[in-house]
Amino acid sequence: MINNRESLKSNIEFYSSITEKQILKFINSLKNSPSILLDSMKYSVLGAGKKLRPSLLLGTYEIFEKKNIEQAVSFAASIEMIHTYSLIHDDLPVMDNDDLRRGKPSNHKVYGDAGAILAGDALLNSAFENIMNLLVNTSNKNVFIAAKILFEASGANGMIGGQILDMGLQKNSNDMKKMHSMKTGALIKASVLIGAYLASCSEKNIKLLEKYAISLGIAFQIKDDILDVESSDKELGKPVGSDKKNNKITYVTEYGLDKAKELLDNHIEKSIDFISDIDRDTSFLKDIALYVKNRRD
Ligand code: GRG
Repeated sequence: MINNRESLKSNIEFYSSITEKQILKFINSLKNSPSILLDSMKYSVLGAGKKLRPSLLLGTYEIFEKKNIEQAVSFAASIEMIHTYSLIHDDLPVMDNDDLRRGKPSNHKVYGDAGAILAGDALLNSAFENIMNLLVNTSNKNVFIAAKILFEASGANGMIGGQILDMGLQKNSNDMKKMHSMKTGALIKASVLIGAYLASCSEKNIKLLEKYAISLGIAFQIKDDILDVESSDKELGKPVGSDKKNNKITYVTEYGLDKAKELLDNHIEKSIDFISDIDRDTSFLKDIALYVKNRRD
């Protein structure tokens, strides 16, 4: 890793910082927008959040390419804006109705329901505009492929499709797995694949990375379900017990806490195994997998 970034923490801090700078630069470029909208967008997207998706994207990129990280940073900023819009909308009274997010009042508790809906919409559009700024200046096919991956993963076939399944349409564990692979898994997989395509990674390595990301996405969700019953509002930065309140089918309700923990371990191990066959230093992605397993928020 470059810039003396030896620990996982220092890498995540570095990736968070360059991603947030790009987001702020983009939001500040929206000169015609009412400041209340920009404030609402900044309130949710800056200064908090684990920045897992930008870290996966940029960490994957740097495994294969050390130069020209700027394009990858734009994608990291866009994926974080999309992720944040989804959290703002998910917290609304008509969805999960949660008052706490990233350790502070949810967006709608500060800006009202309409303000939160519009801040989410504006973050989604900003993500697209930010990528369009790259596309108009490149003929590199991999940048177009990366854009397609991002837009598909966040759309009806990915995160939004998963969210509607989560609104009372899941009846059993198969429905639950499909819902999670779309709602949570799609953006996690997209983060890794975008980093890989932008770094012109080989097809063989892309396949291994894809398998890593699918297992990691499942593990991330299992851990989320475990934290929802085992953590506290303070530690988690969002309300625990939200799944129970909303009568959600989760890995914990389906399998029980012990089995859910066993499944978490299995998926983390699997994810690490897949990338062991890559002929590069993949320690960052291995460390991220262990971080997902042990995270407290
Ligand atoms: C509203 C279209 C739309 C989609 C919402 C992601 C999502 C879809 C809803 C969030 C609900 C939820 C708790 C999902 C479980 C997994 C998840 C995505 C948790 C939040 O991601 P983190 O932990 O959040 O990476 P931070 O705040 O650290 O970025």
